[in-house]
Amino acid sequence: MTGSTPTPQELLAIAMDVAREAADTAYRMRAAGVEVAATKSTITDVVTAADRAVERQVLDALATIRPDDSVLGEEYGEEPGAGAPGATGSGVRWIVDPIDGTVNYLYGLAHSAVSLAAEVDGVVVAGVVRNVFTGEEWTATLGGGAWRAGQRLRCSTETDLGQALVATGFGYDAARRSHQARVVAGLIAHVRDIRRLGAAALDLCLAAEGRVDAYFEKGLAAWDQAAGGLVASEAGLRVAGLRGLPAGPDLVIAAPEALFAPLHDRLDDLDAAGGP
Ligand code: LIP
Repeated sequence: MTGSTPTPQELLAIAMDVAREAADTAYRMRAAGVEVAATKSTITDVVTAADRAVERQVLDALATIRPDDSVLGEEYGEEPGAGAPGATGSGVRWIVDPIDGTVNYLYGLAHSAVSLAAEVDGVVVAGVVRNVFTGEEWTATLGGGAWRAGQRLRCSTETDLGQALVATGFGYDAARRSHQARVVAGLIAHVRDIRRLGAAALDLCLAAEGRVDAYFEKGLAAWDQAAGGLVASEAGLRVAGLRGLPAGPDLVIAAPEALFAPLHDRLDDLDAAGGP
């Protein structure tokens, strides 16, 4: 790579290679048997040895390929680039969730993924989400569209919220789950049905290709939504928060334009970004 900032396509090529090897490691470790290594925010917020091993593998690979880049990961946090302390580095930051859907992974439910995004000067420009179990892979570059299996992805064309299949998720804190359940209880009579699949990155990718019509969740970290969010927006979904805010920890809503406002307004009325 030259000194100049790589193109989104060049960053995507790196992300795909690194994510594929990471997913292979996660798959092999699952087959060998995994168990809870530790818990984090609550007793149900688990981490396995595979989460750590896969993230370490991604960090090592990126440090070899692009030593000056920084990395933000779910398990090891912010890792600065190799540049001199305080140096601005390359302007590229990678955002990695080594196993999104860790509880699914622990239980052997085939809905977990390696999620890896590249950010340039604070803007996500490339992302890949690879299902550890099925090998399905979603990719996107900013302005370059969203893709799976060589097909350009287009989101749902549903215009009636009452006909919409909506995916969502719940946090690890019991009080938050109770609040989120009240939101779902208030929404469920106004949509076709709800799906709780258990991995935000994959849920956003399923919404990107219309396998669900829309998705929302409170409490997501950057690593849960960076790559999947780009896939979703490049497939035509509006990805945002409430009342003009960007998608973030308070709330992520991903919906086709026609569904965004009605879903947004219902979620706003139900205080979906509120609670614990
Ligand atoms: C998970 C998210 C999911 C959410 C879970 C958890 P993790 O991430 O992908 O959408 O509902 O509570 O946050 O912990 O498996 O990386």
